[in-house]
Amino acid sequence: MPRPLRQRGAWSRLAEHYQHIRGRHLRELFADDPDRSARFTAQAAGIFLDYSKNRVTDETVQLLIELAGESGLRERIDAMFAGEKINSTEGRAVLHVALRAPRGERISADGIDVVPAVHEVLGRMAEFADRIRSGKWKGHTGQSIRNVVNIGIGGSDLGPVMAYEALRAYTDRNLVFRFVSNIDGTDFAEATRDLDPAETLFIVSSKTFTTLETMTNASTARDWVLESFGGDKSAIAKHFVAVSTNAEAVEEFGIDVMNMFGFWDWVGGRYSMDSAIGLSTMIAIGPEHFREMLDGFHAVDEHFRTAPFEQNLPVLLGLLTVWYTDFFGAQTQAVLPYDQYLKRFPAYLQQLTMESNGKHVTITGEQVDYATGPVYWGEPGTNGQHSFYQLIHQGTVLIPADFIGFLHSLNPIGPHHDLLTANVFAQSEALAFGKTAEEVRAEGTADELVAHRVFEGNRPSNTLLIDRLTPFALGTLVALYEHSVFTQGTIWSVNSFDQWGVELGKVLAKTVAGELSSEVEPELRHDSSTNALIRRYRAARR
Ligand code: G6Q
Repeated sequence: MPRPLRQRGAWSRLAEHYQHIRGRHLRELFADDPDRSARFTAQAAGIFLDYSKNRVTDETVQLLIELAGESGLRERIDAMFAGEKINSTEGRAVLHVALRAPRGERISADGIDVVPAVHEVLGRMAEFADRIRSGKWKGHTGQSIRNVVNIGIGGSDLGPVMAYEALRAYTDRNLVFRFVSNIDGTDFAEATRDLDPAETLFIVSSKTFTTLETMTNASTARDWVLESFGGDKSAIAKHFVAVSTNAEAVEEFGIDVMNMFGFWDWVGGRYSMDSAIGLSTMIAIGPEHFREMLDGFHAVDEHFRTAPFEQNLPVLLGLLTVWYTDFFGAQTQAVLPYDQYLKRFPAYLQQLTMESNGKHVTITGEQVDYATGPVYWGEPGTNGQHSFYQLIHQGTVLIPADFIGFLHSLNPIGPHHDLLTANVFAQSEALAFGKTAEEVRAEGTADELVAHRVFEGNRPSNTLLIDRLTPFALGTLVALYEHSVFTQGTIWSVNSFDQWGVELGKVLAKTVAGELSSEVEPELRHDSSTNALIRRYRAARR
């Protein structure tokens, strides 16, 4: 076990070093070090990272790497890949890396090599996906499937939606994909209003098969299908499949377990998009492209596992986040993909990062005395530039940003891509170097406006450049952030793999739901505010 964070030698050295760095401007750091932009770069698995526009020197990076060493990062990476139960509060191994291990590789949980089982499920998924895509799978009335609706929430929704949007260019455009997650009936109603049940397949995606939102939406979907087929229950087998670890509940719902795709308790919800939870993705892009996506994940897994920390992309990104969170007091991290297909990527990352590292106690249960996981947020460029970038440029809080750009567009139309990419480079340049009062004056700005038009600069950012948004590239990008989260969680000594905060929500709403719908006036035992809100709602609905 590493020492508590504040007692690690590198932490104290970083705290002291921060006092020298905090007053230094990126303008100076670049002027004093002409080699900087070449040195502060790293690349792997097709991702090029320029981290030179960060408020760091060689010494900072060295100290952060020492901190990683003292925090036991190497040992913890090895423990994860060895299938040790590093998710100690749930007594589970953490093996999403096994989901993308090539056939023949060995990764064990409880002494059993899990890779063959992973490939067995992938094989069944591929066979099923091909039957849907080729039109061979027929619905109750003999029609082929044209609409696929994934019902799931959280980890059983965000990955599938994000991947579908990100890889839309690779999807079968004859198929319609919808995603229902919210318990708000509007979500289901709008997703299905123009669909024909005879051509619609529902994938009920739920690791536990008990989640209130998903089970409610699934049973609404079952009613919707049954109503259209005069209540004939034999229709269920043709229009529903399940992705779950809970065979009993799947069967009880009425789905044939032959039509169930399993995964394992060592796959956390937010790490599950390349398990059977990715079934909708595989149907959309086809098994070959899905395989390429897994290869992308695997390439970064191998890089993370073997590359020295100095060149290790996820380690560097994770350490920079720790640097800003704990020493500069940054509370948020912006992720700004300059690709419209990545419009759901920030939302996906919010769950990955914030559910993983939004923790206030260490893995052994002590209250932390330092900041942990920052708020991740973002929007695709250039849209954000016309709204919230103002605050990043001229506001009073420090927001480190990740710019994600591509060398080639999947839709190369006229000048669009050069203009898009020009914005990536111009924004990070402006954030880093700003514009001084002298420069503003030299532009002929009236004296009273000079202060308003000054950009302090010294706003840090990373630039990630990737060739083009392929399935492989998407895999690399997601794995990059997964392992960055792992790195951060290791430094902070938190368990990045449990989510008790989510569990609480699952339990709480059940009590209130009973009270809202109860025929007899319920005896309310909440606080006075909650009691009054419940009474007001009941009164309005009487
Ligand atoms: C993810 C979380 C959470 C989970 C959902 C759905 O890491 O545990 O977002 O994925 O609550 O859970 P089920 O898949 O069990 O329905």
